[in-house]
Amino acid sequence: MSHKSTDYNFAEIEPHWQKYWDENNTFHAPDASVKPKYYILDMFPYPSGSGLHIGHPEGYTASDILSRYKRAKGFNVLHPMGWDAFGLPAEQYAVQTGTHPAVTTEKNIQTFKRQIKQLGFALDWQREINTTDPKYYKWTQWIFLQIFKHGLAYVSDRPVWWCPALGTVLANEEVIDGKSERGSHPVERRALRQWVLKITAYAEKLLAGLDDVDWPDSTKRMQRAWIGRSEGVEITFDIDGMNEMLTVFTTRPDTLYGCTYMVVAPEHPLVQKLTVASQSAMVADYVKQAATKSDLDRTDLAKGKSGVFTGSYAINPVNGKKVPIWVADYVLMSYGTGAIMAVPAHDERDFEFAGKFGIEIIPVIAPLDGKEVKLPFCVDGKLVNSGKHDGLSTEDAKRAITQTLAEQKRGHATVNYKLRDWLFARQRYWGEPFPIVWVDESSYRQAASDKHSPVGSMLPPEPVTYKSQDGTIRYALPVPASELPVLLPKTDNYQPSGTGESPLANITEWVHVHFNIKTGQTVSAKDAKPNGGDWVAAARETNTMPQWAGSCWYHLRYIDPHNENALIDPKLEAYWSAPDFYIGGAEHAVLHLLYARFWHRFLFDIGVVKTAEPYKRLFHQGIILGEDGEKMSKSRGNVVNPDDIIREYGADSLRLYEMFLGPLEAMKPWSTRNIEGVFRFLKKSWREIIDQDGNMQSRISKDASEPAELTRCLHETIKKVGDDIENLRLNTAISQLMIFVNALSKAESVAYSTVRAFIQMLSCFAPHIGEELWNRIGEKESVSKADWPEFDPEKLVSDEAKIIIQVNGKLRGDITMKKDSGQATVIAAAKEQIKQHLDGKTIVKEIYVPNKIVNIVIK
Ligand code: ANZ
Repeated sequence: MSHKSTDYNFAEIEPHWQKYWDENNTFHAPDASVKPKYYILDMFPYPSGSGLHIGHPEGYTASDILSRYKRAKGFNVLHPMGWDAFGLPAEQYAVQTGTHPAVTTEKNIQTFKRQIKQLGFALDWQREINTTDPKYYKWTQWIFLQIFKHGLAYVSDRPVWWCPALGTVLANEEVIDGKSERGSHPVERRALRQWVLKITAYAEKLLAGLDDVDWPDSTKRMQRAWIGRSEGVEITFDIDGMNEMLTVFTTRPDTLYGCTYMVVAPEHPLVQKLTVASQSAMVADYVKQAATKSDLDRTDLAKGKSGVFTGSYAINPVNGKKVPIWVADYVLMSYGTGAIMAVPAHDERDFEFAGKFGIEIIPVIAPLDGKEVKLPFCVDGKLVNSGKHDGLSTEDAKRAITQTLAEQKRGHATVNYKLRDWLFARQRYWGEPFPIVWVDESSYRQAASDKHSPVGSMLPPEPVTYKSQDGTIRYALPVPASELPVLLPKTDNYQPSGTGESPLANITEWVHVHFNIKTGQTVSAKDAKPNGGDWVAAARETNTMPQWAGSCWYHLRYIDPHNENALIDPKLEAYWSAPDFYIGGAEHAVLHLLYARFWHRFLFDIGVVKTAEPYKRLFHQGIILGEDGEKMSKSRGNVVNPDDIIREYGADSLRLYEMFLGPLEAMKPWSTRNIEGVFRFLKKSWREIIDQDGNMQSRISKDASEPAELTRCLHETIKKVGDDIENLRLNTAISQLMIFVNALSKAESVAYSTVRAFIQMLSCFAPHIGEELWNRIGEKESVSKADWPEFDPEKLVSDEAKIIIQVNGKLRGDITMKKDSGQATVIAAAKEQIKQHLDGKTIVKEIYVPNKIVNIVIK
């Protein structure tokens, strides 16, 4: 062997074993196996230009340890890696430099891959995926096509951030305090044509599914809050002197008698009608201003309330009272009915608003304990000032008032969700093109007339249409599966189109096509129209899909990454799906997980997958902070680069250190100084096993009899490390390995099997040194092929006892003896141990509690 340092030389060992694993495909997960499967999934990285940061190896090391352990426990482990590679930075870089995003992305992937390989993860690289690869996004498009066919996609104008100076739409993260991040130009809300997915149709399923998964409670809570199921009542108010009605949504019908004003959202369709002439200039002005604010700004409790009176009044159905109708932006058009009955005595926002505008406040709920009411009083109580309903509890009053309203045909119980339909379009270049073309009505009818053609069979129950500014209505037709992928066209112009459309709109020879309404084939419009009556004029969809799309289903593609004929082979899906363990940052606790659950559930409903939920067990690793305890960031200059640590200490030390920092789920600061500790531990582990010539120490041998204490420690270690890995308590597992090495250092002779078992455990955490030691003690195959050592429960119990020695009941020392040694032997040894306390004294009595205490009574 060429590499044969005598000392622990990570710089020599690590590349050697990485090459070995690569060349031998050591961690390939075969599809055909009699073993049970175990599928471990990492949230795949976005390959950014700055390379791997120190947070990546935290989750990846944890999942790697679990994967190595599960493999040793007899599972066929699937642990893959890939790239979530569409996204904004590559496009911005392209705009600035003209470098194609595919080039930048490829380069970044190479960097990430090199860095990840340097960390020695047991990954199956034959299953590598890349969301920007047409072979991958063909299937992203295919899923969209199914969603389209099932009537779960539609097109509508939705507000986005628009920057007039840059002539482009901006993503939320490109807008900072109402200015563009680039150039600091003012931005405004502008409605643009968008694709929207009906995730709201899945609200109940997405809620129910949370009951069946093993996820952190906080994450489940956040998902539930995001879906925001809310039970309430819709109540209809007449409008004084007008033949109009206003319907509100409320969760507190019990407070109806306390309603002293109403609010409609600035976008409410009745705003104009409700506004009297004398108020119209003010209202129009207010509506215009509200249009520049985001929903988040408008509903921020900390921001002051604003509004204007319309001049109209509504009539409270329970008591006939006239209440003024206001326009205010704290009411959103997108929730409930876009209008509320305001009850300032019992709602915080209404209380603040009424105070500011001098509106009447009538308490109608009193505390149950009879204490004086302090307003706003926002919890349950009993009704006052509420006519015949006085005295009822909140709960009973909700029921009674809802019933009264229902009898008058003035109200009915209903459920609302905070969840909005998913805005599934970006006006960007670097994303998946939609498999959609736009045609006129007669072309659509022609396509719809043949339900069996590739195009006709993929039409939704109702046509998806869009009415443009000039009044023409366009119809969306699918590009069918046989014509996928719709390739992202090459271009040299990544500049935004200036109209709010994506740069794809600039590529006219791609956009305008002859489209075959049966087969879905396309020919550029600049070429001659092919013969036959099935060819129509069409324009391609120029929006692209958001970055979420590729990460919504990647857990499925790893299972069957090279399948060109199907998203996934049902047999492979049945064996591998779904991931048993999923690890990634808590920043994905809401959106990514919700979107991926939605798509997976949809694929379940249409029979593509057999599990309703994609991720059975979920774990969030904690954020690693900078040495200063602050979030690592370039501007703070507290960023630690994994490459530097690997160069100085090796990947094994980096891995061990990140796991030893503290509980995996905890947020914890980095400390370069402390990395020395785990580095010393690895050097010590090496020295305890390898002699000065670089061979296994002579005190280790197959027939050596080792101290019972060492055997016991080994069995304890096997048990604890196994339990800890199962529960992701990786820091305490490492502590136990350290305890073991201390015990090892005290033993003069050591059984080969003991050292072998230790190396195996160590190799889960520090795989390079693990393989090297394994090799040097004479094992032939990779350590990753060996079965996990068994512990013997009987060996966990020591055959020695620590006996406490007392003199006249006072603790004077202790002694360790073989269990169940005779009384005389123990007492004699104990007396010898503490003889200075007995000198010159008369022993009156000697008491022995077997294996526990010797008490000597003296005079
Ligand atoms: C009267 C009332 C009295 C209300 C009271 C609350 C307390 P959740 O739980 O979020 O569903 N609301 C309804 N639609 C709204 C909209 N589009 N924009 C802003 N606020 C809206 O909350 C429902 C409550 O939020 C509703 O019940 C309504 O105010 C308000 F003591 O109606 B409530």
